[in-house]
This record gives sequence, structure tokens and C-alpha cells, in this order.
Amino acid sequence: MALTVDRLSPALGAELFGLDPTAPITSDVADELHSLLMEHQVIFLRDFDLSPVRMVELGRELGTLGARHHSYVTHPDSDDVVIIEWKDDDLPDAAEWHSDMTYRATPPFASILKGVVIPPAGGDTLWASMYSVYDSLPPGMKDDIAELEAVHDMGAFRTPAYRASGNEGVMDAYTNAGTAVHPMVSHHPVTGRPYLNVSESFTRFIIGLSAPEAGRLLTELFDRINRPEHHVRLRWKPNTLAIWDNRGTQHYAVVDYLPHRRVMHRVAVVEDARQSVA
Ligand SMILES: O=C(O)CCC(=O)C(=O)O
Repeated sequence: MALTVDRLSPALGAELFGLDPTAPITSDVADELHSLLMEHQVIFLRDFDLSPVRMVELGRELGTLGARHHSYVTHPDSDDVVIIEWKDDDLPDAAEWHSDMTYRATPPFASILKGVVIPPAGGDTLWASMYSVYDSLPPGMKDDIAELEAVHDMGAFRTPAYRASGNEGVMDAYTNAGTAVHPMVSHHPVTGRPYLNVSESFTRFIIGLSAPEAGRLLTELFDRINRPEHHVRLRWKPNTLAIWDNRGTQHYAVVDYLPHRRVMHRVAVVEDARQSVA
């Protein structure tokens, strides 16, 4: 397979050329995609019209599926594909830096996202390299957070639950989504590199600190994630496919396109099939 790779920013992100979207997705193809994912953290393929069933095939070559989302609807052709659709006066929920589902003890390893209906302008997605953010921290701050652990929960997903069913709805949603504690500095299981593992969407508290101390430290770290030198930005077209490694990246879906409609299909891969052999 002769793939050409165009690196899009020093921090992360690459566009791939030369992969045929109609060809079978073999384990050799998945090996190569995995290796590029480990190197670039997020990879993009243009004009890559995979049906929901083929997206699932690709996901299964990369690992095991199963982390279905607690809020999004699923595609009629496959329960493993969620449909993310916003329009009119909806309140899209991903215009916040986050790594997917870190309120679970084992968040998905990767996500595959396809642009289906793209607004005439806007609706871009940005990714941040959390390796790059961690590397940029002053040494004293690295020492301060080295042993700290933080609590992650479902954040603003409470809003639709509350609006639909009040306090009980929030309690049910919270129980379904779960909550988890992760080290603030995690190590990537394949590359071994340290990355900052807190997000403005889902990190609520730091174990052992008071609420004001935790708030101050988290605000400073979130501010650093926001700096553009850690980012790559994708302008979607229909049939653009993005695959990202959820360990060591965060993403932010810009909401500047309403009332236009934006529709995406997403598959979450829970376990990395190549992690143990890397
Ligand atoms: O719609 C997007 O661009 C990203 C959606 C998102 O945040 C996600 O899939 O986790």
C-alpha cells in the first residue's frame, strides 16, 4: 500500500492519500493506520465514503467496539454507529475541549468520525495534542501534578437529562454514564509518552485538594489546552473521515453554523487490538 502522508501541524494531525475507500479493510491496512495514528494522533482521509457497516468493519479491525454513547441515537444499519446531528436552535454539546467518555474507567481508545451533512461554512473540529500540552508545562507545574488524580464525570450531559426528567433524569443519566478517577498525567500505553489527562468537559475535581485549589489549578491547565500551537483544525467536507487516538488528544467541535444542519456518523473503538503487541 503506497500511502502518502501530509503532516498538518507540528503538534499533531496528518492527511493521508492513496487509500482506496472501496478496497477491503484488511488487518494490514489497519496495521498501517494504527501506526500512523500512533505517530500523528489524528489522521484524516478525504472522499472516503464508508457506509455505517464499513465504518464498523474498520472499527473492528482496530479493536473491540462497545462503548455506546448514553445520549446519542444509533444508526438503523448498526447499533455501533451513533448519529450526531444538530440544526436550528439545538444546543450542540461538543464545543468544549474533551477526550471522549473519560467518565468511564476505560474510555474508548479511538473514534472514527465521518462527515455526512456539512454546513456551507463552519462546523470545523479542532484537536489538541495533550503530549504537546504536557511537554509545554513549566517544570514546577509538572512536579505539582505528577502524583495527582482527578475525578471525571458527564459534565453538561446533565442538561438534556434534567430537561427531560428533572432530578431523577439526572440521577439516571449519571448512573448510566458513570464517573471515574484518572491520573492527571497519564502515560500512553503504546508510545509510553506522558500526556495531560484533564478536560474542561469532564474533569470536575482533584482528589486531595479543596474545591478552590482544584478549580484554580484546573483553570490554569484548561487555559494551556486552549493555545493554538497545540492544535490542528479540520474543515470538513461530506465523506471526510477522521480517526483519532483518544489517549493523548482532545477535540472541540466549533458551533458557528446553526441554524444549518450538520450530521456526523461516529464509531467508538474501546480496546486497541495492537496495544498488547506494540
Ligand atoms: O462533531 C464533531 O466534530 C465532534 C463530535 C465529538 O465531540 C465527538 O465525537 O466526541
